[in-house]
Amino acid sequence: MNKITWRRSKRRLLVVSNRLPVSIKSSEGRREIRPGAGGLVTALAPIVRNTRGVWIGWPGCELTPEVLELIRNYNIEKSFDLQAVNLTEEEVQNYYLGFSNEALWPLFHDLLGQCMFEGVHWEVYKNVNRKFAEKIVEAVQPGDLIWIHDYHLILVAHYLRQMNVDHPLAFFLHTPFPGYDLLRRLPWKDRILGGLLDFDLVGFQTLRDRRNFCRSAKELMPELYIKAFYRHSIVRHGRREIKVGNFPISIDFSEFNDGAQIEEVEREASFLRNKCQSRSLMLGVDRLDYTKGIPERFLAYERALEKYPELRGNICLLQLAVPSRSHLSAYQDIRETLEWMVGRINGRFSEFGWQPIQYIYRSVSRTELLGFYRACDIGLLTPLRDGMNLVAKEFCASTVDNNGVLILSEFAGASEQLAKGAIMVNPYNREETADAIYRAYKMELEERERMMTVLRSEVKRNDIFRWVEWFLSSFREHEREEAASEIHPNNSKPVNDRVESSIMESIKSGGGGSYTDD
Ligand code: GDG
Repeated sequence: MNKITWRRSKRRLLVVSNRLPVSIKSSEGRREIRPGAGGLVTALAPIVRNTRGVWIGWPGCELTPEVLELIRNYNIEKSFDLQAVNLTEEEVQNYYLGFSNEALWPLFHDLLGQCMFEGVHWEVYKNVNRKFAEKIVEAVQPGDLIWIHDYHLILVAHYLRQMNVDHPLAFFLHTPFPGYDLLRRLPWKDRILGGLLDFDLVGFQTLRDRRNFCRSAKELMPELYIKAFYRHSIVRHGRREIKVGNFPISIDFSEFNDGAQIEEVEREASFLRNKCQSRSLMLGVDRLDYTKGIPERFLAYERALEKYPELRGNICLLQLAVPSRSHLSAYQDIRETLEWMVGRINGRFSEFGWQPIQYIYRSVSRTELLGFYRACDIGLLTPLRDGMNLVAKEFCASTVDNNGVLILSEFAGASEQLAKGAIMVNPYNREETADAIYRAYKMELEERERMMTVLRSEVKRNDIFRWVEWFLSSFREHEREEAASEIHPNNSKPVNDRVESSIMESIKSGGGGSYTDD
């Protein structure tokens, strides 16, 4: 169901992301194309379709005539316009696995020790970003809004500007943005920061990310004039003004809330509860990624079993680790570490009929996933750093009886919104996380219900549809302001005045407060 009415205009939306919103898989020797899952696709696909827009991305496999044909048929069948960017094997190695996932990904998650900075990766990253820009130039029409997603495509605006595209360009970063002390280690930091400043609107997940970006920009380019409003900052770069905001991404609340109540899911949940035979079931769901803090989680759980013997036989951790980026050695290493840890902890504590960890290394269907959410009464999500962490929100939306506790890392973007109803932990603090597990286990129903109600109403109020509408209206608002100052350059208010009035507006509307980046 399309819950967003893109009311204000009929302008086409061009969405650009590394991957197309479909998955192409081989089954019995034949390739199949299926719509992608996930909140972002659910929220954006109808807008792209209804505005007769385009979604540009890499199909995730070689663009053979067979794959092209699949995409063509999919477009006809679904009245969609997917346009595929072809990447060679070498481009996948250097741009995707190399620069995106061995340099930017760990750097943006504060994990400098995992970073590999290779000149050849950078060269290919630039070339692929140019390739995406060329594809956009082929597809774009006058008046289109262009929205580019994530760390793989930071330089696209730079190349579009070189190609004389003067359309409004927006960017959203799904990962965190690091502080300047970390960013400055990147040999190409000024190109990455400059690339972001070629957009008109840059969106981050949290206020912290927005501040990190503004402070880094100011450190690298002291000539920039940056002013912070309550809801966004304005960076004046030469004659241009770039709007920088924080827009915490979310999920389709109803999909999880309603889905969790269907019979098949209830059956799945009872099956799991019967299998695990524990009073309390605790859940971890993550892509298998070193940023998700899974080893730290296992060690904290082990400590809890050691410190609180009452937990033994009464609690079980169900850990779903979804295979991801398995061509990279860091991901192979973490997989081995986890398998070894599960064996050790289970060997140490298991009793006949009870095992402390159930570890599953594969992806599951949406129904099974909902079954996990329904069956478990504790969500244990301990990323070392995470842009948002949608699993935390999905767990809350699926806990329809309010009988659940969320233990959440303070380094997940979601903590900015969910701290009030969750038990917050520092995943590096094993003792604190172990105590949090015990506290969640012992928590009375009344307190569980009170905290879960807070969490669920937050996720319900700020769902993915609100996020899209908020981002796009912020984009259009900025465009209008820019156009107004171009038409009446002498009338354009100095930035300072606008700071004042914007703060006043946010105070009047109940926003309150402001901060400055400089
Ligand atoms: C990036 C940022 C940010 C997981 N396993 C299965 C499955 N999933 C789905 C979950 C959830 C999604 O994958 C994971 O989202 P996260 O937000 O937790 O993490 P990342 O994949 O790292 O996403 C992150 C996000 O972008 C959005 O901006 O929040 O910080 O790193 O939706 O449900 N779905 C199914 N089977 C599985 O086995 N069906």
